[in-house]
Amino acid sequence: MTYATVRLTVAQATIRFLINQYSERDGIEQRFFAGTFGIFGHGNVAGLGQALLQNELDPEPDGGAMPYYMPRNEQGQVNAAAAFATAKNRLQTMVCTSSIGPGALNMVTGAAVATTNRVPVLLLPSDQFATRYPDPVLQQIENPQTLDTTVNDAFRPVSVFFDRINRPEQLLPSLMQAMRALTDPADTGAVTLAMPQDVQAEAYDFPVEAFKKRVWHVRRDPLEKAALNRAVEIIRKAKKPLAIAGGGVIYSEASEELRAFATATGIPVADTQAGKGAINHDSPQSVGGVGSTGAASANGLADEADVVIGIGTRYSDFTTASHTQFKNPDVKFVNINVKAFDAVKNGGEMLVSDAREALVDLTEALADYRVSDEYAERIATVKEAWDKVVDECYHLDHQPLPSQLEVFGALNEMMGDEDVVINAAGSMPGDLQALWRAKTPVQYHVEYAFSTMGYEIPAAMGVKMALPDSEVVAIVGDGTYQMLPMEIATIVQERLKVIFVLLQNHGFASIGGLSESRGSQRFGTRYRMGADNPHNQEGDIVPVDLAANAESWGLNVLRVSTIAEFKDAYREAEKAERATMIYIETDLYGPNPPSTSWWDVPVSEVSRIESTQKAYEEHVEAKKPQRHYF
Ligand SMILES: Cc1ncc(C[n+]2csc(CCOP(=O)(O)OP(=O)(O)O)c2C)c(N)n1
Ligand SMILES: [Mg+2]
Repeated sequence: MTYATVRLTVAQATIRFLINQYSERDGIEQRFFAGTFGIFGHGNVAGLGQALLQNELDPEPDGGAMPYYMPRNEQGQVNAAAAFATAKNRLQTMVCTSSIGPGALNMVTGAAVATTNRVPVLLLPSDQFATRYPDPVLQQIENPQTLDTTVNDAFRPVSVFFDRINRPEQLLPSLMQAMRALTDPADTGAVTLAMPQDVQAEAYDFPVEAFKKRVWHVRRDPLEKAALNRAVEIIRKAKKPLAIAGGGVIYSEASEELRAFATATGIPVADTQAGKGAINHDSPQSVGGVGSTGAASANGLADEADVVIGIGTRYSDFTTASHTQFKNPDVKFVNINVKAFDAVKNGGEMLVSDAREALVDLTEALADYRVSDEYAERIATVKEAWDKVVDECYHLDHQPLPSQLEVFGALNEMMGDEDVVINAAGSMPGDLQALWRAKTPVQYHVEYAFSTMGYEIPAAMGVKMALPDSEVVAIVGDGTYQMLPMEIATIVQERLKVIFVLLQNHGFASIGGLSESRGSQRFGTRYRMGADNPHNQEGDIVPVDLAANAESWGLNVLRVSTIAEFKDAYREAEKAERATMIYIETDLYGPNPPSTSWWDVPVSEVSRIESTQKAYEEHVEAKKPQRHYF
């Protein structure tokens, strides 16, 4: 067998291969990997590091350049990559490389962010020597039970594809499987190729052909005719149908088709955290967020719905209010999803299909269907009522400290349609889910599958890299800030002009409120200290100046106290040429938007504490409507 070969190290071959992979959907083709984030250690400095250097010095033999960026924390780089891929609707992503041991394990949480949110990231953690000569190498965990596990096996449960490249011959088939998973709309998530440090540097005669440009066509699975007919039969009989738009609608770029479906049928559309903006808030059919942190409008309709049409949703417990939201005893589900795993949930009629394809077919097949006038009127009434609540929350004039709801109101009114608001954890996602008026599918970026504290700052970097013309605004809680601030340094280094809004409430508004409602008295949720006892949560504020800290990372920081000042600062931040943080103190104790639903968080069944006993009784009561749907 003779074919042209090229002698490359495994690391060089990996980079050359990745440069030449493209994605295509709807005729739009792009390089699949926009660049590589990497933090070097002995595991990758001379392998993947050398390959990236060689490419930077002379990209031509590789068929192009692989831009390299130097983040500060491995978890941060994966969060940034996941945010980038989300903003690119999964058609493009980043590569992340790390050294072995701690560097590798720092990426595990980020891998789970990508996998739970169903967005592609390629992780190349280095691994201990395949030859095992120097064992135990620095940072190797030794398992006396077997020599063939390493810390990287921790990636298995959080990756959609995992492999370890122990020999050069294994590389290309594995890279092909990696690409298959990354570009598959149903299977995508974190892909991990563990790269033993010796193998990275080992040379091999790779077939030249393997490095030619390859285009991965991202499928739009059509809807099977029989499944369409079954769905139409169910929807036609529906008196009170409700559609739920999940992230799949946005990933599929199906907003226009969703709007057409809703307009033609009159079916109201609620949204999930990942799906907010799939339908513009001012559409007459848009009824707001559904579930635990949803709007009274959507939740009222969800309570009564006889047919729920889930589109691209994975039905998290927040969407179903821990299986208490859909109270109609005869409720039926019709689920459109690229992934059969999601379509089967709640005993749904399974429409395994791309969201856009299914919406077009359904709109056509339901041409003679329209909700009753009575239902249409009810939709308009609940929508109008919730709109008033939102207006009130946006303009509370809460004293003495502003409420974060007013901050969100100010942002919502000032941000442009193509600007992006980012959040992931704390009390903010719930408030945003209830109140944010999303005008476009790009505007709302809330990572609420893994709800990872520390996502927001690196995500701002990833989103700004993906959408350089948008104003990117990350809302950062003080708890989140203290967990992962360091990518600010990368943002400053890369001259990425993003805006941070730091909500300083000296603790966990979210978990504090949750704790109180479940009888645990806000235990361990306030950054407060007593004069004699540093754990006294009723004491003084811990004297840590996060604004000064942010300044020391290189941010332009604007300290404000009132909403009027906040608005001025936002205008200034928009005009600023460098990354800016607006720092504002807000009230730890709310208020929150009126709650219209429930979330299942278990309460201790026996206790010596009266507040816990009372909360347990309430919990037993609240659990009663909980049910499975079949
Ligand atoms: C990495 C991680 N650890 C723990 C949690 C659990 N958790 C959710 S919200 C929260 C507190 C967030 O505090 P902050 O950022 O100040 O937001 P606030 O609750 O004050 O709005 C915690 C600890 C989490 N979501 N992520
Ligand atoms: Mg806080």
